[in-house]
Amino acid sequence: MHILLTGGAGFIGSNFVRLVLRDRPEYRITNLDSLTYSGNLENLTEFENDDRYAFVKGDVRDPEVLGKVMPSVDAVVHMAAESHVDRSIMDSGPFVDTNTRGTQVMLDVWRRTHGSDKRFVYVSTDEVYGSLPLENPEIKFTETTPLDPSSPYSASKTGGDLLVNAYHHTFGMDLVTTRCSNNFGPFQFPEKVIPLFVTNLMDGEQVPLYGDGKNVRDWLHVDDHCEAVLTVLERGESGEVYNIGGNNERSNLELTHAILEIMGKGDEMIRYVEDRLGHDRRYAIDASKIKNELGWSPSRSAWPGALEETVKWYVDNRQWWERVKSGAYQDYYEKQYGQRA
Ligand code: NAD
Ligand code: TDX
Repeated sequence: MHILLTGGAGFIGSNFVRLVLRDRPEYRITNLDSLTYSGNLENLTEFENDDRYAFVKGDVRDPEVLGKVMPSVDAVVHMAAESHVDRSIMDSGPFVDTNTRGTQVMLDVWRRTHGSDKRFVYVSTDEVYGSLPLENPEIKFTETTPLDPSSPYSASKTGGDLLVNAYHHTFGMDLVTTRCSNNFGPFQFPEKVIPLFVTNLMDGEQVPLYGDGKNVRDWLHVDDHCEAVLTVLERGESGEVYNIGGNNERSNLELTHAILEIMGKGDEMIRYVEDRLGHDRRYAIDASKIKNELGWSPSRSAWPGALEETVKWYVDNRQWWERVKSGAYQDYYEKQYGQRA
């Protein structure tokens, strides 16, 4: 199978390339990425001379480039996105443009190229369901939970999600959607909480914990997510949605204490800061559908071992994140948002 992957130079995309080319040596991947601040080809240097891998610098909103790459592939995994909630609060424009309109352009060109024959997986997020209360820990998101996004980021991802549903219904296209919880692992951009906190601590800086620190996220190792996306690509039912999660809920305070402990630091390194606007209280995924119907369950997310390994990766790869945390990223950020990060 020859896969067109969008957003492959980012965190999840680069781990997807690694996992697929390892576990499916007969597959090929063409990675289309416009290389925004979070796209980094350094994440994929090991594949530069691999015949099974090709990189195309291009934008998912550009029908011309899509018209050139889509005819020769068998399937799409669409995960290019503006992905950070705090940025969407500062400026939602690029989010709607890439996450919603970009998905519409992808779907249109895919339909024009292949009709309704070939598979297209849309990598959505659990954030499309909105927020759960802390008071009822037994309630989790299922695939039939109403969509109720509450940040500009999640609203823009929901736009893509609804278009996928509509294109399947209207044109009978072979479309499948995944909705995953928070990922952790190597190559994550250090604006997201785990790499931000680890790299701050390595530099002797405090970690900025939002609000009361009681917000809950369901943490899944990125390799488990990538394996689930591959499973859905290969065996998912057309038109279906699959939740993906680790059954691994932690409050931000618990997560912070776990990181501090692994790094041998104390509570004085926590700086409580003003809460994120509209901060979703709790995400929790019921992933029984993908488990029961497709036989997927997480195998690499066990806590605290998986977190320890991830912390170690950032400790061992200072060069990678130092470059990412400064330089090109800061320039892009300033151009886009009018200030340094
Ligand atoms: P990321 O920000 O690390 O990577 C996004 C990639 O998309 C980058 O390489 C960027 O250059 C590329 N990109 C952005 N706009 C583009 C455009 N217009 N055209 C082409 N390429 C473009 O994000 P990530 O954390 O790897 O997330 C990947 C996907 O997974 C996103 O769709 C996100 O919504 C979804 N997701 C992420 C998580 C998580 O915890 N990180 C959880 C669930 C779902
Ligand atoms: O400095 C921080 N301090 C803090 O307390 C940051 C950056 C975050 N937080 C909190 C906010 C959240 O409750 O940590 C939690 C996780 O924050 P993020 O890493 O920004 O992730 P989140 O907002 O939960 O969204 C992530 O998971 C779902 C991804 O960024 C999305 O792309 C994905 O769809």
